[in-house]
Amino acid sequence: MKRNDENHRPKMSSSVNLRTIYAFAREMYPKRVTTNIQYGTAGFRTRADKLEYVMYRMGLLATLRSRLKNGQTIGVMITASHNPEPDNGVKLVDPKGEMLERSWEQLATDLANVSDMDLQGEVEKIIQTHNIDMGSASSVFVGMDNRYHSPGLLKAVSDGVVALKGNVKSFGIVTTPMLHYMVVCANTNGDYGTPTEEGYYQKLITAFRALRGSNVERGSYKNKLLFDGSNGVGARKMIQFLKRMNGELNVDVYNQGEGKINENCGADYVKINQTVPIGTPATEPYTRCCSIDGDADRIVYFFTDENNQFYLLDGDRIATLYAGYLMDLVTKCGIDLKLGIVQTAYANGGSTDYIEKELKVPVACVPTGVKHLHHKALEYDIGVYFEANGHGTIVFSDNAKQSIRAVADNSELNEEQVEAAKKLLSTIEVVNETVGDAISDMFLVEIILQSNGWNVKEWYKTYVDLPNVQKKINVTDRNVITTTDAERKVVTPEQLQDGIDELVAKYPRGRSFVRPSGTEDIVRVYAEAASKEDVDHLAGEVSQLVYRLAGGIGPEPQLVNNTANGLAN
Ligand code: NG1
Ligand code: ZN
Repeated sequence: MKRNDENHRPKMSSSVNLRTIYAFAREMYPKRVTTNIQYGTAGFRTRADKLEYVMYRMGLLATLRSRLKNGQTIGVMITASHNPEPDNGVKLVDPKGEMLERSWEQLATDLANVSDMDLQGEVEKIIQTHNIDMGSASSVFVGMDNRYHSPGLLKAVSDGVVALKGNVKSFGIVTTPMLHYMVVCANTNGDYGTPTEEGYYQKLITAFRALRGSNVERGSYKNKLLFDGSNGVGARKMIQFLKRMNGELNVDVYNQGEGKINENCGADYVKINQTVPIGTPATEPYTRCCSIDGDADRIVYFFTDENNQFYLLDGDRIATLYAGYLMDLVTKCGIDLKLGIVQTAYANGGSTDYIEKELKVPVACVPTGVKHLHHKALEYDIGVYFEANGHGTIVFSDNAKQSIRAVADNSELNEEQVEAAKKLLSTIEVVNETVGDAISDMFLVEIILQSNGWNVKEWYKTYVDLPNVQKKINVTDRNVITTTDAERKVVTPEQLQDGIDELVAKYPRGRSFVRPSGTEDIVRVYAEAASKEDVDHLAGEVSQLVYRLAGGIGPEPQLVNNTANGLAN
């Protein structure tokens, strides 16, 4: 490793003795893992027992980034989201509450993979390349989910910060969106809210109350919600919310921690298996239910009918519900604001049709990963973004906020206009603009359903989902598959896209795409078509094609003869 010569020493690096980095690493967080890991769409994620050294190093990196950003707060969240209990992970939060900037993902990967001996040199390299003033102030906020191994990992992150003489503040057990909220509050000097747990609860509850009014039941809307907490941190926080509310929202929280995190429950389980999570209390048909994931940044709704048939209301449904509500308020307000919806290729074709033809709102498609959605949504005055799996939120431009406020404050305008503007202001407050937030998203869904006087049936019938299937294919190297056009078309291996096109053409309303997963060592296949039988067949055929052309391993995928839901893996 090349050392800096005296003339090129980074500014004031002497104020921090970088040798402690190695000492700490060797004594407390030695790297015994030899395989490399990669900072992907969800940061680092793997078995918890392989992560201590990574956490320590992310503490170092977060401190460096904070100093580079003139002492603004950087967040570090310890969670493996919807993964099983033995896994854990870490993701960094940038000053505006966004996911870590792409170029730093590579630095994170490199820093995680160097040997203990080369760690100090790697840190010096980052300091020098970015001309980081090591004598300057820094601030790192750390939070964790409720996995039993999270506290040990949190300590490792904190020690990383301390090794560089940085400032670290731990929020203990918080949801991912709470940590994003804290970071933004700190970096806006409290403009976004108070950077405490209580501040978060009060901000959302105040806005919820303002929108909900005193009349909790309206039309077909009933004040009763079953809430599957996935045995994660979101369940605890939901209970904290309820303690501070006066029954304006009647929520029955289950999977509060009595079982393993995400095991047979949670948003991912419900979405992928299209079934009711474990522990769901027996209730009347059409009772509104929702499931969040292990770190509470995703949410889906569901219900069953009198024949116990399951119905899913996923991220696409939430996005369209939001867009309809916002459009109505913006129109009443009488201001010209550009509203748009951002989806990924996983959005159901039924939802995209509905947005374009019924709602008549512009819709954009971007590659998988929240950062892509968030980034695109910022191009609109009001950008609604959701992944079909239930991760999403709304972002409002400064222009939108200012013009809405101007209407709300103008007593010369008619009452309906001012009222609509006030509702929009409260909507902005109830939304966690920093990142998808299952609890904040749930509050807004409840507000809109109540405002429309809708039950789940009425929400469900706004459009018809096309039957769809997702599959996972094992291949030797998933990166042989490269894509373009927001992942909707394959570039390599050659012939794969032509093959998919031929198969899709056989089925009415057929659509299929394949892409390497960013979080698992597999290739994902998505298919949709007009009938259940067709989509099962199409997904099976595309899976076989991927297996043959992209180096499939293990048993070859078989064509599904309509097993339950056609979800053969
Ligand atoms: P990958 O594994 O890259 O498909 C999954 C989800 C993403 C996103 C990330 C991060 C699907 C199909 N993919 O990514 O939407 O949520 O995890 O958690 O749901
Ligand atoms: Zn999550």
